[in-house]
Amino acid sequence: MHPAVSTIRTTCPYCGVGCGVLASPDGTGGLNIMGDPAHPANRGRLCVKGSALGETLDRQGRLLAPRIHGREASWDDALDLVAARFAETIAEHGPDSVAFYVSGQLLTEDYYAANKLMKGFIGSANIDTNSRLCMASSVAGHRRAFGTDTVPGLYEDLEQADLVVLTGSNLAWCHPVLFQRLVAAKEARPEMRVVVIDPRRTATCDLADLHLAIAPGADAVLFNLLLAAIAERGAVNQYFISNVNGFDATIHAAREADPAATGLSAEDLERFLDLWTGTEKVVTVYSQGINQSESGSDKVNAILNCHLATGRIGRPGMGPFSVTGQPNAMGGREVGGLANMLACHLDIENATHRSAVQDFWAAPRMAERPGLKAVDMFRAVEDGRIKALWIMCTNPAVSMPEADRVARAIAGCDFVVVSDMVAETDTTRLAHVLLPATGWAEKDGTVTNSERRISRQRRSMAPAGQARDDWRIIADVATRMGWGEHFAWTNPAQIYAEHAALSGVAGRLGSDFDISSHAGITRDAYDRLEPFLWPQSPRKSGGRFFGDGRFHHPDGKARMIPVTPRAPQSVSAEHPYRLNTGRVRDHWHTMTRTGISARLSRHLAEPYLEIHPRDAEALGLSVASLARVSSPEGTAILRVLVTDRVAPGHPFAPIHWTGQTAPSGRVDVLVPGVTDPVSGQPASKSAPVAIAPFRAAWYGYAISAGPIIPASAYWARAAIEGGWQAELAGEADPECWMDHARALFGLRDEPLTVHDRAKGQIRLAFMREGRLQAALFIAREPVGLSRSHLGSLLGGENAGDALAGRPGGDRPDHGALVCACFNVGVNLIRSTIGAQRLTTVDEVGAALRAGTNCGSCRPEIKALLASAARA
Ligand SMILES: Nc1nc2c(c(=O)[nH]1)N[C@H]1C(S)=C(S)[C@@H](COP(=O)(O)OP(=O)(O)OC[C@H]3O[C@@H](n4cnc5c(=O)[nH]c(N)nc54)[C@H](O)[C@@H]3O)O[C@H]1N2
Ligand SMILES: Nc1nc2c(c(=O)[nH]1)N[C@H]1C(S)=C(S)[C@@H](COP(=O)(O)OP(=O)(O)OC[C@H]3O[C@@H](n4cnc5c(=O)[nH]c(N)nc54)[C@H](O)[C@@H]3O)O[C@H]1N2
Ligand code: SF4
Ligand SMILES: [Mo]
Repeated sequence: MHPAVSTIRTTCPYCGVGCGVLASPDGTGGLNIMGDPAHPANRGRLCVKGSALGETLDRQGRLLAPRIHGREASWDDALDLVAARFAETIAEHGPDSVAFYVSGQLLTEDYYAANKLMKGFIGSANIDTNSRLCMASSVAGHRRAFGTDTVPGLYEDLEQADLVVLTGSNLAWCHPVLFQRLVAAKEARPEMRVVVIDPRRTATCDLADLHLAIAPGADAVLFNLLLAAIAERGAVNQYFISNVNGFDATIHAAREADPAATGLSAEDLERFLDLWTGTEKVVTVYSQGINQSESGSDKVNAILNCHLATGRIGRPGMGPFSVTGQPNAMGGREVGGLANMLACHLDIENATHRSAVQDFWAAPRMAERPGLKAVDMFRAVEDGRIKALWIMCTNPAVSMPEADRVARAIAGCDFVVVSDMVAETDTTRLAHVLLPATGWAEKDGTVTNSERRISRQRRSMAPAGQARDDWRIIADVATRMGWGEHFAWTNPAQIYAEHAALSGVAGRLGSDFDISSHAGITRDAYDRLEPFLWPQSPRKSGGRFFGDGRFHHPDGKARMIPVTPRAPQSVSAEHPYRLNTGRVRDHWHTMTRTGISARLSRHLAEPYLEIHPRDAEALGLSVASLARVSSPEGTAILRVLVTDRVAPGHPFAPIHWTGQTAPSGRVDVLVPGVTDPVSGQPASKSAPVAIAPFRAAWYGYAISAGPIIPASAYWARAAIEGGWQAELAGEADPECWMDHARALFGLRDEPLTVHDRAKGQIRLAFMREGRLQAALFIAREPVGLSRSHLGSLLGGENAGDALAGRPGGDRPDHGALVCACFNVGVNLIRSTIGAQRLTTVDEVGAALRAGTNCGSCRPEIKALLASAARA
């Protein structure tokens, strides 16, 4: 297929792989989406979330106009109010009485504007970002080791390596296109080895030659053991370490490591040490299983130490590789969006750096010390030190640890502004002023992916309603605060050019981030900008860092950091389980966008708890029942998924559900605000919790063509084709099921009802003009009906089918969705594997098309093949 003439080349707004996207108008107001074959990150591939972008553009639910105290207002009134309240607060209580909490999903231009306003004009560094929850430990680790926050390598290093180690990374689900590149590389060179280190057996493990189910939190022990082995087995690169400080002390600390603490067998451990020490071309990829820990920075440095000792860094096929989560996590770090950073990778605690930036900005009042990091920032909101707060492009009432406490803190703040593209989120609910931001297809600017590649996001649709770009909103407020001439941009190209010019100043001060070749960029050239790797300066353009042994510390050397491993917060008799949290394949964070797509909601439509069979038995938790999970911070109710993918004592729950989709499924209400003392990053992967059965008096399942408004103790709502579904449960029966159902669906009609008193089952169906409008199924046990079949009855004429609740003979139940691209369910794959005696993923693809597009589901198909082979 050839892209249409009107096709826009842009970039996916989800993960840090940063895939190029071709968007072309579909003629009905939407967009057709394809992978951009010319983009170096993905060469035409997209994962299922990227492919489904066209399904998430619906304007329903968008915030279309500013609101003040819930009432629609003009832009002028809203901006005047924001500027006045911030100015008054600063005048009365000083610059540190206000704060911005921003996001790695802002574009670089937006981010630059926010950082400039706070650090140079308001004169405080109280700007922090959700990257604190995400990349802060990597940033701290990089800065300690290299002197700057530099990702040394490139994606192609994963393809060129002979050994790829993935630790704390579920790459198959979280960076699917990069994972597919790795899969292809391993297929082409089967001698390549892949090791996955994760307490959980994830989809990523299907590619692994070796899966190390490490004891939670023990990565620093493992990498210390590796460093000691590197020293003992003569794998140290003597030439390279003449450029590295701290070698002896670091080796000394590493030799203390106790293999037993890893929880790994001596054999597995030995195999890992052999592979790593014996392979020159090794890449160690790491992500949130490393970063989100109370000793995340030390874990990062334990990994970097091994690459520094061996000199395996910054050369083809070698290096540590921190994969970034958000589309512009890197851009945010470049502009200095973290409270302890300055623009262009400069250091806020360095007076020379501060005055250089101040001069460049002609800034009246530079921040002189680091500001509050996310967890501390919300504590300062709670105790009234922060009196005015502006949240942009993030949903902290859901995603912060101690989420209930954070929500209460925001609710109690004197003045809260939220910029979002969506009207109803758990955070927008708490705002005094709501500012409508343009969404992905409407925005124009740049993002930087995990390998330092800067790509354009280009506008392909008109803004929804009165939505405005984030940079413009920030500049409008800055102007009203009296700094108009410094924020007088009329388009993002001007901001980009300013940032590039500032990076030249930074480069001369020794910063790695220098794109000063673009300082004079014209709007035209900006619009035509091809994806490129930074730096781009007269001194260096693109490529890798550190292969030459030159680093950014004042003496030009790297530092190895001695690491004494610390165990995660210990569990107790009251909270004996350690809860791990993370992501699912088809949803993005708090689901404000992916939740709109029925296709993306079919893979996993409900919050759940993966728990080991032994724990489930001990707790009396049966399959598909509900569990009440509690910590000192809060309580959640989650669907029980019994599986030996997780280890006993270490259950897992995904992070995506919210007050809009499943209020009792918000896992961050359980996570304590425990942070890494170096990076301030919360330990989101190890909350001590207690688990008990949720004693449901009834379970329910509902479908409706219209909205569903549940009120029961447990509910989880998801989009389905042509409407909505909800899983429900309650602790006591309502007085009248008919009234309950009417309230649930907002309908007044008389439903058709089947009541099986012996079984305790009740079924109610609402018909409108002969077609099924809504139905509710109640049982004393978890409702064991085919969801996909019932969903397919909506709008149909056969109420009897619905009330019978079983698939018609002509419509077999395809089961839970595996391949979201071609709509292939688990039952169909299982039966086809059996009937056609299929043995490979490609054969399944040939038979059903499953797995042949984005490839995200190939690990699951492989698992189904394996279980069929075992049966
Ligand atoms: N589908 C999807 N993709 C996404 C996102 C999304 O929301 N949905 N979000 C994006 C963002 S912002 C981010 S930051 C990335 C995150 O990408 P990842 O970090 O890959 O994802 P997570 O699921 O958070 O966690 C990764 C793994 O760490 C493991 N882990 C937990 N504790 C430990 C430990 O002590 N040691 C080790 N070695 N592993 C441990 C978990 O079991 C989990 O499998 O994903 C990005 N991509
Ligand atoms: N327990 C636990 N907690 C975690 C994690 C974990 O692994 N475990 N992971 C953490 C990590 S790594 C991350 S990155 C965070 C993510 O957490 P959040 O950042 O809170 O999650 P999102 O849903 O991505 O929130 C983005 C918000 O911005 C809005 N938005 C989208 N585009 C735009 C735009 O262009 N402009 C504006 N103004 N708004 C926009 C969306 O509608 C949405 O409300 O969660 C963190 N929390
Ligand atoms: S891997 Fe998927 S989510 Fe990530 S950038 Fe590419 S298409 Fe988007
Ligand atoms: Mo993230």
